[in-house]
Amino acid sequence: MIKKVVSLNGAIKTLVTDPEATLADVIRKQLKLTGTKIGCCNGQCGACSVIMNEKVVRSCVTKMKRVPEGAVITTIEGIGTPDNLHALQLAWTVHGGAQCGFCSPGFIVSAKGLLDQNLEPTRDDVRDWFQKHRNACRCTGYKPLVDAVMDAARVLRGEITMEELAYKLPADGKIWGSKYPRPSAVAKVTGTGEYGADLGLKLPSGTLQLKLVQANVSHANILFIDTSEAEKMPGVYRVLTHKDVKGKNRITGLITFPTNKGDGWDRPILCDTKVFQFGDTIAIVCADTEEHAQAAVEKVKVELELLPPYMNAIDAMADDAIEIHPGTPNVYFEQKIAKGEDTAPIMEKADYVVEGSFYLQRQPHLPIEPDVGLAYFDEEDRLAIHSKSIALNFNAAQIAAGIGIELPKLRMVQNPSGGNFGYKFSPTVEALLGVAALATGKPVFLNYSYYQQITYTGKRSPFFIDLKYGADKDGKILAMESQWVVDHGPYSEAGDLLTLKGAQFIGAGYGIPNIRGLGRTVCTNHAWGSPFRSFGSPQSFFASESLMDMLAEKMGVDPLELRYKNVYRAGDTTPSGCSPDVFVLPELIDMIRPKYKEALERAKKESTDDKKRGVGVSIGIYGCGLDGPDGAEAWAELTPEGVTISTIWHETGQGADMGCLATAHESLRPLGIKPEQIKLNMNDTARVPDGGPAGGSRSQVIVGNAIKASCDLLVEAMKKADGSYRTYDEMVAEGIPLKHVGKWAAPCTNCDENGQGNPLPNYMYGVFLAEVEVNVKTGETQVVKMTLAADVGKIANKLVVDGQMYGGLAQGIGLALSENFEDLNKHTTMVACGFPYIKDIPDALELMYLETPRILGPHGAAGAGEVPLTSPHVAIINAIYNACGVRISQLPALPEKVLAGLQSKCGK
Ligand code: MCN
Ligand code: FES
Ligand code: FES
Repeated sequence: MIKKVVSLNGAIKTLVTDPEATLADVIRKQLKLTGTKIGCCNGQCGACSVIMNEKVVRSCVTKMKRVPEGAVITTIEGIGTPDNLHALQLAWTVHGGAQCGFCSPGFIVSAKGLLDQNLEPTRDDVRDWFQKHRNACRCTGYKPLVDAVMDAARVLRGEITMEELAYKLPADGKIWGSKYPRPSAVAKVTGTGEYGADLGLKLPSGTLQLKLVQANVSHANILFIDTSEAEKMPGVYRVLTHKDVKGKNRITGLITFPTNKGDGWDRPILCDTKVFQFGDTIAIVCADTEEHAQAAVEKVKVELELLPPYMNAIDAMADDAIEIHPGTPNVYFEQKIAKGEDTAPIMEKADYVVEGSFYLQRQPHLPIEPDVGLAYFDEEDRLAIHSKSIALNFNAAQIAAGIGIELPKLRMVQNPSGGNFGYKFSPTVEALLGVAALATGKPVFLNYSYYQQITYTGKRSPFFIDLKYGADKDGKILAMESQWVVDHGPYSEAGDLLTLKGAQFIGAGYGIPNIRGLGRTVCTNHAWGSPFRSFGSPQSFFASESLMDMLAEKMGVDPLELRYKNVYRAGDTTPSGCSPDVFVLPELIDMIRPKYKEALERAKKESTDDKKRGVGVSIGIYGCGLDGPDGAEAWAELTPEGVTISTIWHETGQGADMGCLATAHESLRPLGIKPEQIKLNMNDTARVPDGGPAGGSRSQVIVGNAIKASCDLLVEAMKKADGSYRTYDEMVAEGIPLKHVGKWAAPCTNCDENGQGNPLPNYMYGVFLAEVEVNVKTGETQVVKMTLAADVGKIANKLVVDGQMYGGLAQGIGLALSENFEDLNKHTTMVACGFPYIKDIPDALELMYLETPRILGPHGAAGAGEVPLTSPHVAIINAIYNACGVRISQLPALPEKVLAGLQSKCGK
C-alpha cells in the first residue's frame, strides 16, 4: 500500500491505495466519484480522462505509483455541476453532444484541458486534440462535439454569454421540431448520470461479484467440468455450472417462422454438452470481490473434445460439414422472393445485364460502455434484472424458461445505456445474472471487460450476395435475381427475420417489377448474429447499390441519373410488392444533385497523381417497425403537477426521453402544458406498459403513436362543453379517470413465403453522397465529405435527428473502411476492430431534410435512427471506384485491398 496526498477537484485528499491500482479505479471505487467512466480500460477510448497537473491523462492506464505526490487532479465533478454548468457542459447540451453520454465526461474533461492551454482553437486544433487524446465517441459522428468546444471557447473568451448560448423556448412554447435539449443531457454532461457499472459500485455489501469461465475454442464437446479447486479459493461463495440452472438452460430465439428447421432452443445459458462459439459461458464464479472471482475462474478445469470450427457460412454449408446443433441442418431457414413474372426470360431479352458478388463483414457494435448488469429479489420477491436491454419484455420471454422462473415473477429494468446499436436486442448478461441470483438468493453484479464486450456479444451477420440486374436500353431495371447467404453464428435469434430483410431491401428504392431470389440462414461457429442498426439493409444495399453503379458504367450513363430514372414513383411497388408510404426519392435526388455536381468538380480539381479524389452516391431505405402488426401501449396520467407518461421506449442513446417528451408535449398542447410539467416514467416492466423493443427504428412511430393516443384520450376527457379544459381538481371532483391507456397497432401484414406483403407502416429514405481521397501509393482512403439528404417525416427533435444522422454516417465510414470482427486473435480491441476516431470522420458532414408528413406517424413522423447507416458505405465504395477504378466487393476496403486492386489493374 502507498499513501498519497492529492488535490482532487479543489479538496485535499489522503489516498491509501495499492501502488498497482489504477487512478480510474481509485477515483471510482475508493472515492465513489463515478462521473469518470470506464470503457475500454486500456487507453483506447478516453472515457476515463481526467486532468492531472494540467495534462489530460487516461486514468485507466495511470497506475497510482505514477501519480505524483501533491498531484492536482480534476475529474468531471470538478468542472461543473447540474446547478452550475461549465460552458463546455452547456455547449454539449445545446449541440446534442451527449447521446448515450458515456463518452461525454471524458470528452468534456479533455476539452477543458485544451481550452486551459488554448482559448482560441481552430476546428482542426480541436480535432487534433481529441485524436491525440484518443477520445472516442460511437454516437455523434464528432461534429457536434467540435461545435460545442468552439461555442464554449466563445463563452470563455467573453464573446457570448451563457444565456445567449442556452436553448430558449420559442414564444409559442412548442417544442416539437425544435432543438430542445434532451432531458437527460445535464446528468450526462456532469457525470451525475449513473450507468450500470456506477450502480454496481453502490449496491449493498454482500452483493456477489460474478466472473465467467468461458470457452477459448469455437466448437467442442464438453467432456467434464471440475469446479472443486475454484470453490476452495478465497472469497468464493459458489461456482455455478449447468447443473445449478433451475430451468431448461436454454435461451430461446423465439422462432416465429414455421418453416424454420430449428426450434429456437439452441443457446445454452451455461454450456452442458457442447461449446458452440468462442466465449460461450461454462461456469459462473460468485465471490465477494471481482478479484477473488477472477482468481477462481482460473482454477475451474474444463476438458473439451475439439470439433471442426465452421467460421463462415460457406464452410458450414459444405457437404461434409457436421451439424453444429445435432438434428438441425446448418442451413436452417430459407426465404424466397418471387415478385412479378419469372425473371429468366426477361434477363435473356434485356438490353443490359450486370451481375456481381458481394460480401459484407461481421461488424462489431463497439459501444463505449461494456456490457453490464445486476440482479436481485425485489420487495415483491420478483427477480429483478437490470441491464442494457433494449427489448425488456422480449428478453424476459427469451430467458424465463431457461433460468426457471415464471414470467410474472421476472422484472426487467433498463439501466441508462452507454451505447448499444442493436446488440442488446439479444440477451447477454441477463440469463447469467438470473441463474446466479436464483442459485444464491443474493444480489449479483456482472460487468464485462471490453475484451468480453468484443468477443462475447452478438455481431452484425455477414451476407454473401450474388446479384443480377436486367435493364432495358434506357436503363430501367426490368428484373432482378438474387441469392443471399446469411452467416448468423450458432444461435438462431432473429436469424430468420434477418434473412427476410434481404428480400425486403436488396434492390429497395427501385420499382423493379420482376424479382426472383433465395436467402438462406446458416449456422456457423463464429460470433452469434444479433441486430445491428439498420438490420439487414447495409448488407442488402452493399450489393444492390454497388451493382447500380456497375450498370451505370456499363451503359455509360451518370450513376445518379440512372438512380433518378429507377426510383419509386406512383404505381411502383417495393420488393415486398406493396406501395411505399411516400414517393420522396426523386425530390431527395433533386436536392442532392447540385451538391453532386459541385463534388465532381471539386474532385477533378483536387486530384493529384498520388491522391485521387472520387465521388460516389447511393440510396438507402429502412422500415420503421417490427414486421407485421407491431404495436405498443402507453399511459398518460394527469397529476397535480402535470402529466406523467408511462411506457417502454428503451433509451439506447438515441433520445428516447426526448422523443417521448416531444410527442407527449405536442399531443398535450391544447392544455398549454410546459415541457417541465411532463414526467417520464419509463423502462421498468413492473411499472409501465409494454412499448416493445427499440429496434427497427420503430419507437418514434409505434410507441409515439401509443403516447399520442393516450394523450388524446386524456385531452378529450379533460375537455369541457365550452371547449376549455378541466383542472386536476375538477377532474377529481367529477370523478373522471385521470389515467388513460393509449394503444396503437400498425395496419400491416407479414410477408408470405414469396417475401410478399405489407410489413411496415413507414419507411425512411436517404440519398448519400461521399467524397473520398485515395492514396494510390498506400491504398488508404480518407473520406473528405459526406452529404445526406434524408426524409424521416416530420422531425420531433432537430438536435436528436441531426445527431442520429451524423452518428450513423460515422458508423458507415467505419463499415466501409475499417471495422471488422473476424480474427479472434486480432480483432480484440477497439483499435484492432477498426473503431473510427475523429480524424477518420470528416468535419464536413452535411445534412439536408425533406419533411414529408407520414399518415401513419404521430404528428407526421417516421423513424430516424437507422436510415443513416443503410448505405453510406456503398457511396464510399462507389467513390473509391470513381477515384481510382478499384471496385471493392468484400468489405472493409482496407488499404491492402485497394492497393491489390490498383496493382492488378496495372498488371492488366
Ligand atoms: N426522431 C425524431 N423525429 C423523427 C424520427 C425520430 O426526432 N421524425 C427521434 C426519436 O424521438 C428518437 C430518435 O430520433 O429519439 C430515433 O427514433 P427511432 O428511429 O424511432 O428509433 P428508436 O427510438 O426506436 O431507437 C432505436 C434506433 C435503433 S434501431 C438503433 S440500433 C440505434 C438508434 O436508434 N441505436 C442507437 N440510434 C442510436 N443512437 C445512439 N446514440 N445509440 C444507439 O445505441
Ligand atoms: Fe480509459 Fe478507455 S481509455 S477507459
Ligand atoms: Fe459518445 Fe455515446 S455519446 S459514445
